[in-house]
Amino acid sequence: MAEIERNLGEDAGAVPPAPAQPEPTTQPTLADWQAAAAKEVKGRDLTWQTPEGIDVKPLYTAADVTADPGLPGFAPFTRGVRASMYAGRPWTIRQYAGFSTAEESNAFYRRNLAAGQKGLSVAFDLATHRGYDSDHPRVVGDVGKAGVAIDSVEDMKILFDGIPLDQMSVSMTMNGAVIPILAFFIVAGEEQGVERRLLDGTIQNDILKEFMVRNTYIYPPEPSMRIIADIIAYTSAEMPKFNSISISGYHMQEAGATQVQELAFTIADGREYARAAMAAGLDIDKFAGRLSFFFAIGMNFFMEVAKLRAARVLWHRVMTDLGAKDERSKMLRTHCQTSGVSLQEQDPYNNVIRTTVEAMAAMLGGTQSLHTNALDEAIALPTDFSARIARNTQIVLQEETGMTKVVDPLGGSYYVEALTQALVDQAWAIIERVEGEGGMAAAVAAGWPKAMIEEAAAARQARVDRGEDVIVGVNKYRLKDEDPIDILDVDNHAVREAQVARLNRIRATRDEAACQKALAALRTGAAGNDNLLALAVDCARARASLGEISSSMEIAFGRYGTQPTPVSGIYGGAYQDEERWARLARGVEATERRLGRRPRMLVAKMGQDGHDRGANLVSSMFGDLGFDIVPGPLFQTPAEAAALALERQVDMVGASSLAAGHKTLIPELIGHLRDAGRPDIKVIAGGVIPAQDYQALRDAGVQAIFGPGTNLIAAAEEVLRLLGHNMPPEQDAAE
Ligand code: MLC
Ligand code: 5AD
Repeated sequence: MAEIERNLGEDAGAVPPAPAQPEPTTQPTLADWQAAAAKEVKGRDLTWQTPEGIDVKPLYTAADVTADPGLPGFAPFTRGVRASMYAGRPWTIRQYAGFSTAEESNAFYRRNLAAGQKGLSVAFDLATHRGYDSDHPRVVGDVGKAGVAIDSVEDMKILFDGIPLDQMSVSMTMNGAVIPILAFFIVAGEEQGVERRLLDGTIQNDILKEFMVRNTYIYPPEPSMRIIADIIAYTSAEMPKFNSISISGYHMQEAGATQVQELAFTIADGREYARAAMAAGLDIDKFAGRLSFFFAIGMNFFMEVAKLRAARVLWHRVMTDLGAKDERSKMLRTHCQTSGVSLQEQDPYNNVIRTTVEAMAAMLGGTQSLHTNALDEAIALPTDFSARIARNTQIVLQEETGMTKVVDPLGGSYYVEALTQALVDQAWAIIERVEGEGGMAAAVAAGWPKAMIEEAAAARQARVDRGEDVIVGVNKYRLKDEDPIDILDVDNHAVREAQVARLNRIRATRDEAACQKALAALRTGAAGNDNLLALAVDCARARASLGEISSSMEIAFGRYGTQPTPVSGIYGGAYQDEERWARLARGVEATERRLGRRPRMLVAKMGQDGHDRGANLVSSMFGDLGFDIVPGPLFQTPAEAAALALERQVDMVGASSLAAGHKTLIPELIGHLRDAGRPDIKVIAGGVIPAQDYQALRDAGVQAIFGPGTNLIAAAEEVLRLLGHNMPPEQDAAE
């Protein structure tokens, strides 16, 4: 103001003074604003209730800010963990990638690094995740599909060929087979001439969320928690630059969790891991500085910014409670990934816009590292083209916009500060509930966090299907015709052959006695208390394979499996008293009368694909409609799924595929049903299935295909038609 007055004063000689305006006697009050706004919208309530149950008002003022967020780089780190944040060093552009063989993925990494990517992030295939070598009969459809196939240290060395592991930070998303993978990484470094203490990177190593939502576990919860404590012990002693865990909320949001749920369960998971390490005798300040986090960033822009700020406040509180003294132990450092589920198959270039908005939320929330999804996310793994656009989204934000020049530029925004506090409070209430019920491992075993997330997912799907939550190009402004885009297709048979050949070579040339001795020591160690990672490093040096290392521990630990338990009443409840729903329910009743029992559907998950959000949604929706649903266990082979279909006498199998195994697994399932003399059992397919694959599936006998963006109500109509019920057109039914 003083500056303006001075300027006016200096100019006064040249420019005649403006005519005096009548001075307002008082400032408008909040009540004045409310009256003005109410008049504009004719009294309509402008409050927005978010899915987390937070009432977002149309206006925030200083009166809504209850806490001073402090300064960046200082506790509780609301405004960021570093004082200078991106003004000092921008976040790491770390694109998650991996497919096919180690050679192909290595070449992809090198191209990306040359084009401006800064850190690596390895995506492994599902066979590797679940502890199977590429030659295992259970993984025929999965090798090299959703990530890179890694069977031994030889593959790991090829993966990082020409990439010095003392200079490049490497994240590895591995949870189930975390012991062999980390051992391969350590030995690959060793054989590159890089000492362990110089290895820089992160291992995901977060098993609790696997039991909740991601499902790439191998062993039961108890030995799985021991593995985590062993890794924290080993890395905190031997690998001071390595982040021992990436405590992940990402997959919870992908599975349908609200931001509050994601926040609360992730922080509660972190507390559980810290406690497990302390229970193993470790000093909290020796390991806590290398615990890291990972969040999803979806389309609710300000909520996501506030979520990262709230996460830092909550972690500081939890670690202080646990007795940490070093400020670095209480500092929540995180990676973020833009939301995969927010991206769509329909009108896919819209995905570039969505990802840009999400990337901005991640940066304004103060992330340390970021992956931006590619525009073809809803259908396939990225191509060079789509990966380039995704990477450049971050490079443009960093290098063209000036947004990195100021630390926490949204700090002090009334809305963002109020939302941060609301998230802290709401998440804390859930964290306290977890604490009251014995901690996160106990809560996961009891199953309520997963059920809570599935309920939120069903409610979201109903809002989308009803058009209440808008998705441009899907439930609004949908195009009549769309041209398919070029996508990456991995020939998994070729990858499998190459992997099996290398495995055979390794087994033929290694010192078999030394290898068996190392594996025997691991078996003994698993039955006892020795550090599993240290023992696995010996196995890796002796050229033991991933499957051999995993199964050596499985002897002591066993392999874990769960039965899905779909939620009920949420999706159907959203349609209560609606004619569309009643009409479908009548169709189900008519089918029931004709069959003499309720129509029965097996919802099958085949291969190592653990993404069960879609399958659970379908199960709960059709269950609400009156179907008799047989929720198939995860990880079945086509033969097992067919046997279950026959045993339970189903009318239909709905195969859900999200990890690209459909072209191999679904035709095999149909073959087994035919061989058993039951070609009448109808097979439908749903999930991430590119339009390019539709014809091949139809030729194999698939009767209906439901890709991403399917409206479940429309899908149910189609299913009833397939079961022989002639759905009357909607207008007639209403009469
Ligand atoms: C940073 N540094 C600074 C600074 N900013 N120094 C001075 N001034 C500044 N302004 C320093 C840091 O302290 C650190 O050093 C170094 O620079 C690197 O910065 P960082 O901020 O720690 O970044 P980074 O190395 O990238 O580590 C980020 C991380 C880590 C801590 C979050 O855990 C990570 O990279 N995570 C990635 C996880 C990931 O990619 N997951 C993919 C999941 S995909 P020092 O010495 O202090 O360390 C998935 C999908 C699926 O899961 O399959 O389901
Ligand atoms: N390469 C690149 N991105 C991948 N994702 C999963 N696997 C890969 C891969 N091999 C991404 C997708 C998915 C999320 C879990 O990670 O965005 O939604």
